[in-house]
Amino acid sequence: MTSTETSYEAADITVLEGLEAVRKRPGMYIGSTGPTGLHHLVWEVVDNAVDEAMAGHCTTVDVTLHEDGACEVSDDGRGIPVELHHQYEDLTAAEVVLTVLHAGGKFGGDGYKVSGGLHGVGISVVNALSSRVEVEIDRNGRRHYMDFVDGGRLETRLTEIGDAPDGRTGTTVRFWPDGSILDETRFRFQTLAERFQMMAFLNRGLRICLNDGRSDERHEKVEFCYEGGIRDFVVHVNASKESLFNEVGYLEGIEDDQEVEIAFQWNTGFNSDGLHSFANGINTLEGGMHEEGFRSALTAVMNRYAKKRGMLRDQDDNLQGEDIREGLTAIISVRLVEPQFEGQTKSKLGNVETRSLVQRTTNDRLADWLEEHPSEAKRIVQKSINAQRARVAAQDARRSARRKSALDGAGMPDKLKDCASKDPRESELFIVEGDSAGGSATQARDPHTMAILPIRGKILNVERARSDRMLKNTEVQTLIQAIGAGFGEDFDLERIRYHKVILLCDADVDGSHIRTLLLTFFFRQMRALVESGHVYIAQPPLYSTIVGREKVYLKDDHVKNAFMEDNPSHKKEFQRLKGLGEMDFDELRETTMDPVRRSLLQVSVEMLAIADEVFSTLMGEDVESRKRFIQTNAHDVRFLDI
Ligand code: 0RA
Repeated sequence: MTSTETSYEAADITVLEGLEAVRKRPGMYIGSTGPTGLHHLVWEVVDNAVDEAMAGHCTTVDVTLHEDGACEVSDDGRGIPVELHHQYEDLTAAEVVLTVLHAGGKFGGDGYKVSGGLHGVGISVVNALSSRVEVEIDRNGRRHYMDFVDGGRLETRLTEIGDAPDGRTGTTVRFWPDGSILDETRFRFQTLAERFQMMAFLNRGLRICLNDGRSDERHEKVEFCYEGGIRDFVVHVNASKESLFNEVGYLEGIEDDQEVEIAFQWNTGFNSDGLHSFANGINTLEGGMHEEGFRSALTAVMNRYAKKRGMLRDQDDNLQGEDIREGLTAIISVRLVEPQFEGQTKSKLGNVETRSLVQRTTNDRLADWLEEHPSEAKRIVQKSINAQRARVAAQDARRSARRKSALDGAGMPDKLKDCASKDPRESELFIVEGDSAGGSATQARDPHTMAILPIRGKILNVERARSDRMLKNTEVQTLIQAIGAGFGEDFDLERIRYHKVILLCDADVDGSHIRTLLLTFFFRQMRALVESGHVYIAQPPLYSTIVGREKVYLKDDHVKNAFMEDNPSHKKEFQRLKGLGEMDFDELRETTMDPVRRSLLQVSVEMLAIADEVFSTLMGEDVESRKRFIQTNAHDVRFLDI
């Protein structure tokens, strides 16, 4: 045994311990053991090749899915270094890259300026999670080969197996995902193709081919290569849309250790989420600093331009970001040394310095672009102004629709015991004071035509309340909702749900107060309802007395006096009925609700003309005159009854 072999074995043990950790907790390295994790292995290998491309050393990546379950990724980069590694004296650099966690491409001094951020766990992870890995490296004019089995155990050490064809350089990695660790080992063509296309867009000029050699799959070979890079990406996204102009705009900004590229075009559509962003080739679905920088600068630049050109006057409202972004398709791609991925799905870029680069680039370069493209610029501004108008109009419409649905929408308040009939002409709404009276009324009613709405306590003092506060009052909201025709200026008599709105209140002082409040409300907010005679006051009897075995109800003093004249021998007591609660539901039906026997008082316009003064006096701010009014009229309950 040579000394090299001995120390290799020593290195081998520590190396395997590292990979063992990956096999124990694969989720920590590739997210999951499901399809997402499986495809993650491919991204890992392809990212390495793309890194080579970004460093300017690779033009083509060929991916092949083999019949035996292998995925082969072949690139024409520099090839993984084959020399002995400076830290692991007995291992070649290639062996280290495949077996040491995070060795990736970053070792050896000037590795990569910018490297695949999210996936950068290293190709050794792929090795750890594969039952077999074969690597071919063309470098220094020679072809090298090594292979691993069972999650990273080196089976064949790196050896030269011949000349590199035509002196080419490059790396081929073939791996068989380990079915004892992964739930899924079957690659999905579509998943791979979509991502490769995206990668090709983001890496201008890089050719990525996907070949399916599996006999049970029928996929044509696909090849993605875009000389225009993200400009072509924009054309692709806009392909099914009508573009506002042919030109695709392009902006670029470079700083010491970060760079940004932006491509954009507007289409005639109304979509305002056509902004897509990437950081180091990772789709930043949650946005982040690069998007922020672009959005704010875009809004500022467009407003400045529109004002300068007189398309927007000084007194006009500024265009909002969403107005400008309507119909915009834009790709932002940034590359930076230490991307910070944040957010729920780690797809939000957190680097503040990137915001300022993107903002500055957009501010300067977009302003230039607009100057150089006056006809395009004019169209963009015009479209934004149209979007602004549409937005304001939609806002107004929404606002009133929301108000309508909050106050008279389809959903009726729970408190309302609606009638079965949907014909307003035969429908009646009884507004009943108190829950218990509401219960009796519900039992007493004809459910086909009579709806019951119990109103609790004293509703808002409408006269003094400002309308916004008034509308917050739940009793008032319920009322508006039940009647279903809006309120105030929007009140629409055509939409009332009941042709009779009947106030059913106790015959006492509290009852008249509530009745007055309700009438005030109708008078102020639904005047047309009163004017056209839809509002009534139910008149529960004031007295009852027993005649023989029957209870007789007497509506008021007038009727009582007449009764006493007609029945001089009647010696029974007269009961003064104070509240609706004193009647059971049969009594309530017979005396107050039954259309044949009840007596309703229709509220008339003339009453209201007088009432207007009354209401103002009773409800107004003037406490002194209110007191006086109540004192002088307290004896005359009928006056308050109207
Ligand atoms: C380490 C250093 C260098 C390249 C690579 C790794 C490399 C890794 C992979 C994985 C798949 N394809 C790859 N191609 C290259 C830099 C080599 C140099 O400086 O010459």
